[in-house]
Amino acid sequence: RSSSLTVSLLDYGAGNVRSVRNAITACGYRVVDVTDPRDVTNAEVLIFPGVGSYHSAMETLAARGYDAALREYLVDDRPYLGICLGMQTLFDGSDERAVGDGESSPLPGLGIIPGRVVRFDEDGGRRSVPHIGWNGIVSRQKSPATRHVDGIGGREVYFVHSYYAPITTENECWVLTSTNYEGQEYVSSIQRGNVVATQFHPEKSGGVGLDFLRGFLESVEDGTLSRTSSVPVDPSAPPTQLAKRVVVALDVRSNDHGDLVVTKGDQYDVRERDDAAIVTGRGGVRNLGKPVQLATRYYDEGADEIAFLNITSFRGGVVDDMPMLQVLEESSKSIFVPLTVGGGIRSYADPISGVAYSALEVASRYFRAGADKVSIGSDAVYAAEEYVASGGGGRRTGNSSIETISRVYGVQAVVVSIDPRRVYVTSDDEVANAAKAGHVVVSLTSDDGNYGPLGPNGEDRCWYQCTVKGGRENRSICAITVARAAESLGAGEIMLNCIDMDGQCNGYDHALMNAVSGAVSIPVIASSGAGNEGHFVNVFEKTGVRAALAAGMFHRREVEICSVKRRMEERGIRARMI
Ligand code: 1PR
Repeated sequence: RSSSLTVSLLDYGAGNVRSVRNAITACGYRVVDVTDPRDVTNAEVLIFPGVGSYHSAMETLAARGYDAALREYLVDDRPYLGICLGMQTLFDGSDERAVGDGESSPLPGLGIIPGRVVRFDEDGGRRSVPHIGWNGIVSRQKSPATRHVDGIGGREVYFVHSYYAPITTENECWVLTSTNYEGQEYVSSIQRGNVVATQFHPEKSGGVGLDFLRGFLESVEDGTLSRTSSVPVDPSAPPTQLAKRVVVALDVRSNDHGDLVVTKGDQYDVRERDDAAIVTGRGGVRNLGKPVQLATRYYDEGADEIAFLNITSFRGGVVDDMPMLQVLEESSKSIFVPLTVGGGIRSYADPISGVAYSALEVASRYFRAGADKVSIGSDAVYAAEEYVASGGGGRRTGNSSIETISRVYGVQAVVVSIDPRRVYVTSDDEVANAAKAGHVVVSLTSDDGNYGPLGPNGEDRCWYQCTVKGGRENRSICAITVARAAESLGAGEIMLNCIDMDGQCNGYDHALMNAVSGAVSIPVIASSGAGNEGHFVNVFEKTGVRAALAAGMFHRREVEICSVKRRMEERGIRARMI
């Protein structure tokens, strides 16, 4: 379909709005960018995808003179869709502070909807903050034009936020849907007349999100959006639940002919061990397919998130790594769930031109190309070492890649990827030495015996040594220490690999997953070792992880994503069914 309606997109340059643009295009509508306050005033329909922090959103709106035009547009009840911060800024204000800046005064919002936006309470670890993943929505008001909502009641949509708008008697007349996060009910979307806004990301909520967006734009086009009716809503709807995420990782590298292929390590060794390798000693790089095709297939099959890991990026710079940027630009045209990219996210100087690039500049290229999150591996270990060396009390230098990127794009845009290997400790003085060096020794057995496997000689204790450069270099710091430092520096999630389990199809390392998810309040993504549906069920039932990632078993088509999710549902674990 191609429509005459033109959508004006208010992009203030701090976030990844490429995916919003792609989603509007996928719905058959034309998009133009707002570059001047008059473009707001003259818009047929305005979409404001607020990404990053409340602070940067409100500051930039004021700096560019958009806030007055936007307030007037909203008071005039013109067709509007706000997304995430694009909803939060409609309220009176927010308690959000810039990362690491506790003293700034709370920021005023546009003041269209009564109430303040506040931070989720971690509730003693019961609630990981930010709220990241797929949760349901419950209709609170109906109108014939809410076809953008009717079609998705009871389905999951994608949230990623640390702050929420509580429902109050003053603002409940605005509330279109509510959502429940571990006992906290809050506003997940609003509508009054032509003004609609969502806390969730329709552009990242797969087909359900596209249906919402298309329904909204069609209602604008046929003028039915603002009609309201008093059709009652079922107030006894059960509280929604955050689903556990199934993530697919595509380890990407250039093969010996320079093409970008999806490969998969066996304990991080990606070279084929076939007879050719025996003869030449160097097998070809395992080639499991083309990145964009494979990623699009996984999206169609119901992957909740896709992570591209550029595993040879530690060798050179990634700023001009055009193939990886092109993979993102291509993928974000047809994939409407969150895309994470990792590998080479760090500051670096180009060896030829000598031009220096900050980690923020490197990350910004990936965000502009369509990434929603960047994953930082080696550089996060170095940042953690510095953080601990600064007396561990956490003197923030403010310069680490984690801090500089999360300050601009928000903590939810920064994932820290940890590549630990087990170091077994058998005697008590080995335990004492490890502890003296600050390494947390973990027991591999637990009272209900559900922890990861014992060592090859029955060892029942180990510490997890972090590595850099894709497992090629050991560092004297443990995974729990790096995870805690990463959280303090502003990471929003931990992707937790394990070299011993990687590619073995023996299941995840539960001892590691429990040790880290018990040490931080940000969500942990289990990684390394999955080989069948049961491994996903086990790691969700027996550890505190919020997501589980696999690579090899999906690339080799041994297990389908939908059969993993069916098994999860059979065991009462909430999964997003497409
Ligand atoms: O250090 O910031 O440049 O980031 C490098 C990134 O690339 C890190 O996230 C690191 O984990 C990853 N990486 C580097 N070398 C390898 C390798 O395999 N040679 N990938 C590599 C490690 C992690 C997952 C893996 C899961 C699931 N792989 O992508 O696929 O462990 O595997 P499985 O389900 O098949 O067991 P930087």
